[in-house]
Amino acid sequence: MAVDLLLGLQWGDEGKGKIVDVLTSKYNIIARFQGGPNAGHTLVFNGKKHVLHTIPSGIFHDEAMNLVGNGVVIDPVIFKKELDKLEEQDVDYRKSLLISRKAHIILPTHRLLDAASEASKGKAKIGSTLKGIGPTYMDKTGRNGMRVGDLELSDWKERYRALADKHEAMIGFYNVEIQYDLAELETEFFEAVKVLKSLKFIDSEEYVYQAQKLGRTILAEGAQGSLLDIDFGTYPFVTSSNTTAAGACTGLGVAPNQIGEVFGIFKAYTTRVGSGPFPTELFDEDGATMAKVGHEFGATTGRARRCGWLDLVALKYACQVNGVTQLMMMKADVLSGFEKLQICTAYKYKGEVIEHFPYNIEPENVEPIYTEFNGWSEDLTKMSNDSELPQALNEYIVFLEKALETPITVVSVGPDRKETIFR
Ligand code: 2SA
Ligand code: MG
Repeated sequence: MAVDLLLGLQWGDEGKGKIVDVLTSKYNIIARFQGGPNAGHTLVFNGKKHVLHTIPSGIFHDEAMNLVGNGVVIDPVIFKKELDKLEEQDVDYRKSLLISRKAHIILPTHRLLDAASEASKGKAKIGSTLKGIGPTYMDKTGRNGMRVGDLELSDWKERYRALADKHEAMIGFYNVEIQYDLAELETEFFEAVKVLKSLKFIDSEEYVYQAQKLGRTILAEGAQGSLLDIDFGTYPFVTSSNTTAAGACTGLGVAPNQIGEVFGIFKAYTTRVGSGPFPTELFDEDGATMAKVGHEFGATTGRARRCGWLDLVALKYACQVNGVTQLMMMKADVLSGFEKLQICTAYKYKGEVIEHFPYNIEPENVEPIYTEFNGWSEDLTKMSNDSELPQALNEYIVFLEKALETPITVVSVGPDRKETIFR
C-alpha cells in the first residue's frame, strides 16, 4: 500500500492540521516526518480549538495510530506539555502513539543556541520560532546529536552532559547577552524525559514497511511549508529540514516508488511568519483585512503573520518539486468581501518577465505581475456543496486548476472540520 503525503505548499500555516484531521478517518496510520515543535497544527472541532506541535494530528481519532518519524526533532519538554493537554481532554494517547528511536532530541541548550544565533544576527535574523530546531538538525548532520534510542542506554545522562557542556561553550562564542538558568531548564528536561521514556519507542522504518505490506493506509503529515524547505525554500530564511515530498522518504524510510497521492495544501492567499522575502506581501488595508479576518497569528509563538495575494509562480514551483496530485485550497472564506482579487502570475526579475521561481526572490530583484479577478461577497461558511460556491470563486478555482494542471479537490470554507467542500 502506497504512502500518501500531505504537504504545505507555501510558507507554512496553510491549514494542514485541519485537513489531516478531516482525512484521518481514511487512514490507519498518521506519521510526522520532519520538523518539530516549531510547527503548530490547529484543529477545530466541537467548537474547540486544539493545537498540536510534535504529535501527529490523528491523535484525536480513536482508530488511528500516530507515528513520530525519524526525521522529526523532539523536545521532551514541549512533548510532555502536549501530552498533558491531551490528558486533560481524555485522549488515551498511550495506545495510539509511537516514536522512532532514530528521531533526534532537542536539548535545552539547543534552544539557547538558537537564541544566541538569532541574537548575533541582529537585523538579519531568520525569525526562528526559537525552539532549537536549527541547532538540533546541525548536531544531527554534524553527527553529534542525541537520539530517542539513546535514552535507552545506561549512560545516556553522561552523553547528555558532554553534549550540553559543549553547547554551553559554543554559546560563549556567540558573544551575545542571553539570560538563562540551565539548572532549572535541566530539571524540567529530565522530568520530561521520564515521561517520554514511558511511551513506546520503535524501529519505525521497519514498522512502516510491515504496515505497508499488511495493506495498512499511511498518511505522512508535513509541517511548515515547501518555501521553508532547507534546499528549495527561500534560503537562508527557511527551516532546517526538507519540508517537501522527498523529506517523507528520508524522514520515515519510505522508498520513493512507494509514495501515492501527494495532497498539496495552500491558502487562497499567502502568509509568512518570520523574516525573508515575500514578493506579494501587502502593506495596505487589504493585507490588514486578511490578517484580521483570517486570524493570522502563529499557533506556536503567537506572532502576527505577514499577508499578501496568492503567488502562482511560487505555487507552481511547489507543485513541481512535490509532485502534487491533488490540491486543497484553504481559507477561501477569508477572501469574501474583497471587490477585486489579485493573483501573481509572473515575476519581473531583473527587468525580465519570468514564470519560474528563481534563485533569489529578494525585493530588489523581483516585482510581482498580477492578474485581476472579481471578488465575491457571499458568506461561504454555511455552504456545504460545490454547486453553491459563488461564480467568481469558481472562476478563481478553475483558473488555478488550469495553470497548475492539477485538480483542486477540497475547498475549505471555515476552520471547523465540517466547513469543508469536496469537489
Ligand atoms: P525555525 O523555528 O528555525 O524552524 O524557523 C525558521 C523559519 O521557519 C519558519 N517557521 C514557520 N513558519 C510558519 N509556521 C510555523 N509554525 C508555527 C505555526 C509558527 C508560529 O504553525 O503557527 O507559531 O510562529 C513555522 N515554524 C517555523 C520561521 O518563521 C522562520 O522563518
Ligand atoms: Mg501552523
